[in-house]
Amino acid sequence: MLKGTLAYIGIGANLDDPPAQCRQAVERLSGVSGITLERVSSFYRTEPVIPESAGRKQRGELEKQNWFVNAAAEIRTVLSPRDLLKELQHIENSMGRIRTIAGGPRIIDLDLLLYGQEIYEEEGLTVPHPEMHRRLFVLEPLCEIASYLIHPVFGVSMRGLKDRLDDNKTVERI
Ligand code: PH2
Ligand code: MG
Ligand code: MG
Repeated sequence: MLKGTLAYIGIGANLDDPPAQCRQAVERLSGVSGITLERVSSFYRTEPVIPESAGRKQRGELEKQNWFVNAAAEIRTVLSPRDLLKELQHIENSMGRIRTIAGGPRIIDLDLLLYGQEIYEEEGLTVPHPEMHRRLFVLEPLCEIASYLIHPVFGVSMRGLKDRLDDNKTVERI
């Protein structure tokens, strides 16, 4: 058996030059010791999704933000989920990510979507990503590289989740 766990990373950006930043993030990810890049999806141009937690005033601001570029990557890693998360945050910070409001514009966003079939609900670490099954901008790229993957909480494949999804936001392959 190959060593390590297959994990899936959601990639997103909507400031400056989103495709270049997504490429840069993939490059940095592949350079981390303990991570092997296995697959990367196409890039997608996606309409912004506004988190349900956003207040009315914030919502107005968030609706005006640029469309995103989103993608998904499959990696094999010997890092623990915590250490993997730290590496993702390190890449975000080193690329100049500044945290403003939740769901707001960003230079780069790297989300840990799935880590093998494991389930974690800890402070700052929720895996599978709690919103992934509701978002076409996550499921569309993920289905391109691993449609057969089973969501460990729902026991449904990525393809199954996507087919059941009621997200009418535009997601188009670039
Ligand atoms: N990320 C968000 C909120 N909304 N919308 C799109 N289209 N793509 C994203 O990556 C995205 C979003 C918070 O992480
Ligand atoms: Mg995100
Ligand atoms: Mg994030």
